[in-house]
Amino acid sequence: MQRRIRLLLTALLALPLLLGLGAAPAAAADTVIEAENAALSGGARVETEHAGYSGTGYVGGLTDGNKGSAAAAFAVTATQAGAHDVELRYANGTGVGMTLSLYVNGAKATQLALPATGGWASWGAVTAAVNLNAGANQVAVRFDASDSGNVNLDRLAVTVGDDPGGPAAPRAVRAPTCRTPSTRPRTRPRTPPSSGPTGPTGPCPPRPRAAGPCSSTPPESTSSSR
Ligand SMILES: [Ca+2]
Repeated sequence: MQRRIRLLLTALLALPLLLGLGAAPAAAADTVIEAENAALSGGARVETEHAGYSGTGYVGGLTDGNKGSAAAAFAVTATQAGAHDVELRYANGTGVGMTLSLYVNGAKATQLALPATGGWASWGAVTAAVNLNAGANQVAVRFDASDSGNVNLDRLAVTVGDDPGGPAAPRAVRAPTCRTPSTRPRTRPRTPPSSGPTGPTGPCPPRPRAAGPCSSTPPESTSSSR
C-alpha cells in the first residue's frame, strides 16, 4: 500500500515536468529585433559575409572611417514602463575589447563593453539594464567618438527586467502575529490553559471560533464558522 502511495506521489510530482510546467524557463526576450532591420545611418550597413548571424544578416560598417556617425536605431515597443534588459548580440574579431554607446530615446544610457568574441563568425552578447517607457521607444547603438567601435551587430533582444530605478516593489505583507506574552517575570508558575494559543511566536494556531486570527475583539456569540 505504501509503495502504491509513493508511486502515486512520484507520478504527481513528475506531472508538471512532463507537461513542461516545471522549472521556470529562461526568460524569453519580449522583443527581438534583427540589426539588419534597424534604421541604419552614418555608414552602418547590412552585411552577410561572416556566418553565424541570425535573421538575414548583420550590421557592419562600424569602422574607424564611420567613427562618430555610424548607428543602428531599433524601434522597441515595451509593454510596461520601467527597467528592461537589452541584450546586444555582436561579433568582435579584432582580438581586443571594443565599445559602443547605447542610447534610449535619444539619451545615452551606457557605454557597452564588447569583449573579443574570438573571430568574426563567433558571436557573443552583452546585456545592459535600461529604463523604457510604456509603448514606443527608440534603442540605438551608436559608434560615438568616444567609442572604439569596429564590431558587427547581429540583433537586439529586450526583456522586462528587475526594476532598480523604478518604484519600489510592494513589500510582502507580514503575517499577523499572535498575542505577545508579557515580558514581566512571573512570580509563580502558571497552570497551563486548557486551550488557546500558547506559543510566543509563529503562525497563529487554529482556533475554533469564527473570528479572524489574532482578533482582539471578543468572538461573536455564534460559534459556528461561516
Ligand atoms: Ca541578424
